[in-house]
Amino acid sequence: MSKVAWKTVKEYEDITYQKSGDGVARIAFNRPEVRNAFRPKTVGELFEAFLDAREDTSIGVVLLSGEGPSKKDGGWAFCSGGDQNARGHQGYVDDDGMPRLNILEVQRLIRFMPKVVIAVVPGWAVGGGHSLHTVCDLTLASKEHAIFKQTDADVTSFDGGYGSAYLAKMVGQKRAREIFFLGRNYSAQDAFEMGMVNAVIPHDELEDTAYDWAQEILEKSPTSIKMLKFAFNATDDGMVGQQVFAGEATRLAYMTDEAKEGRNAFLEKRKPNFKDVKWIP
Ligand code: S0N
Repeated sequence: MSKVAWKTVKEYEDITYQKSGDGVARIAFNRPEVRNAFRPKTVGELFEAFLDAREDTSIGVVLLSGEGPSKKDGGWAFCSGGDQNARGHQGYVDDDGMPRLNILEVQRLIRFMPKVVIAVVPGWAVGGGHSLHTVCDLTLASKEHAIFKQTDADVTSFDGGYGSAYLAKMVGQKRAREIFFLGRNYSAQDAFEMGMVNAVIPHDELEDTAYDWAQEILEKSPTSIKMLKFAFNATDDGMVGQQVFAGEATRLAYMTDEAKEGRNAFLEKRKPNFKDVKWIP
């Protein structure tokens, strides 16, 4: 039983979406019978929930988890990647018959949202599910049930972006290639020792611990956390990373008297007077 009185934000079919009321959002896959595999509907719901969490100024940390256990066999999962039943010749086929690859849009939302996203891994993190934990800012894993595994090369898919290249930055090239080329199972402890998990937590304490980590983060300066996240990202995100970081720097510049003078001068149709602004070294 969770110590948090989570409140449901909206009822979905494939995910649960809750808020704590004190700064934390919790989004969880809710298809435990297929190890929380995602189909296009799941991804659409995920995108909507993440967007809501991003826009909600009271939210500073988002937990991404998987509901469970499976009623069929008691198995736990974070996410087992793309639902192979929904996979057509050109992507994962939606109810409207359109083949989609939109999980990458969710990855980008996680990556670029100015809030901390914690992967809370209660069981299997496999394929596209492994990639999702990789792209999250932090990962907490169940000591007893978490298993990390990359099956992309078994089912002819390949996450050539954050799922692999960014993973290699995290665990090193040799380890990342091993994870993808051999597709072995790794325990929470293995994953911790490799550097892709922040902490291994007894299963019964996992969710509450994730909430506690979120509360610790929420005590920090939101501007610092946001700028640090974008600074960590920038070195791997090329011009887009620079753009995101610089956008936030522009926002900080807008808050200065200097910026007010620039705006006011334009609106008053006069030359700006920046003479009083100090060239601070
Ligand atoms: C997760 C595994 C290892 C669990 O094994 P376990 O515990 O033995 O359970 P099972 O009996 O195998 O599974 C229980 C039931 O769940 C079903 N199921 C499990 N995973 C899936 C799945 N991914 N899709 C559909 N069904 C799934 C099982 O069939 C079983 O059902 P029943 O009881 O009816 O038999 C093991 O299950 C496993 O290996 N699963 C498959 C993992 C996998 O290969 N996932 C896909 C990997 N690829 C991706 O995720 C695509 C990535 C991606 O999305 C992407 C990447 C880059 C660019 C674009 C994209 C994009 O497509 O958007």
